[in-house]
Amino acid sequence: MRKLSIIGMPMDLGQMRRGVDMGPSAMRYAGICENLSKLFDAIDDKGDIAIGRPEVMIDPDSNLRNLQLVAEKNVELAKAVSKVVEEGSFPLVLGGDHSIAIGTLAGLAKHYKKLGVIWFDAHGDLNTAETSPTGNIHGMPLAISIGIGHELLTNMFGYSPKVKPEHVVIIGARSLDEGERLLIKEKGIKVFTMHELDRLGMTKVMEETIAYLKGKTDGVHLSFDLDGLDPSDAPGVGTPVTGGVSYRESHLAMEMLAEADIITSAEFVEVNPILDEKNKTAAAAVKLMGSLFGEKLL
Ligand code: B3U
Ligand code: MN
Ligand code: MN
Repeated sequence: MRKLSIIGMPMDLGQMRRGVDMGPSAMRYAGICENLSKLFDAIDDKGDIAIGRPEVMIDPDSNLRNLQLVAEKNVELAKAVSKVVEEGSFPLVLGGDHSIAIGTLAGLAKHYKKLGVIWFDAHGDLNTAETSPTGNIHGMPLAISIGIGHELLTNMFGYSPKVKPEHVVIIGARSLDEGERLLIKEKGIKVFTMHELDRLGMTKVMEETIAYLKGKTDGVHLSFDLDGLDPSDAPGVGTPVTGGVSYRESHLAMEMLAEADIITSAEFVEVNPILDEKNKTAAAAVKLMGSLFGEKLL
């Protein structure tokens, strides 16, 4: 029996633009359950994790915005994700800003000792408090998950890292900070920037990604930041970067993942309906989920 469990994570504390907390509602409104119902035997929407709305705060000791609450709420998410895996269901997390990947990956890491991660994003999300230009935790979750960053975040459940750098593939990068570039080199992280996407094409990039992760991982999580798409296809994101992956290329990527049958969990993040055009970005996310889960025209 193929079962999907949806967890909404309306977190906007990992950055400064309000509205991304409405991402889960926007994606549900765009018809997740209706669109995916043919692809699963059962869909269980677990609702949203309650976040609360305190004042935006920078931790004076660490240069991390909303550190305590981001950490606390990610523990809750991790537990919810872990429970879904225990139930034998596919976890689909709806963001929220990308800081929620800290919790998603922590929850998954309990079950997958060699977890692979495909990080679809315009950014590297490999900053630390020292290298971050903003103090926004949504620019740090990948660094945290490979064990680099504030202890409160890296050491969730008493161990670190959750993911090995050699099990990570970043796709769609076109905005990297200096510290992120250094970390990519130092850790040897596999990155397909827009340059490689243009030179090789999405087909080759996905073939290489799948070959790279298959065999050495025991599960693969797709962390899909909608700002990886070109802003003309996904305008409803907090930090759009021009020259991104097209709607068509991104669908091809999802279809190839469906064919390869390697994805064991997913999250779609950074949908901000306040900045969107008639829910276009949320609708794109829902269509991409369809392709990821095996929807075919014929
Ligand atoms: N690298 C910048 C900008 C950024 C990262 N992720 C998003 N924006 N969405 C930072 O703040 O770390
Ligand atoms: Mn991101
Ligand atoms: Mn991004």
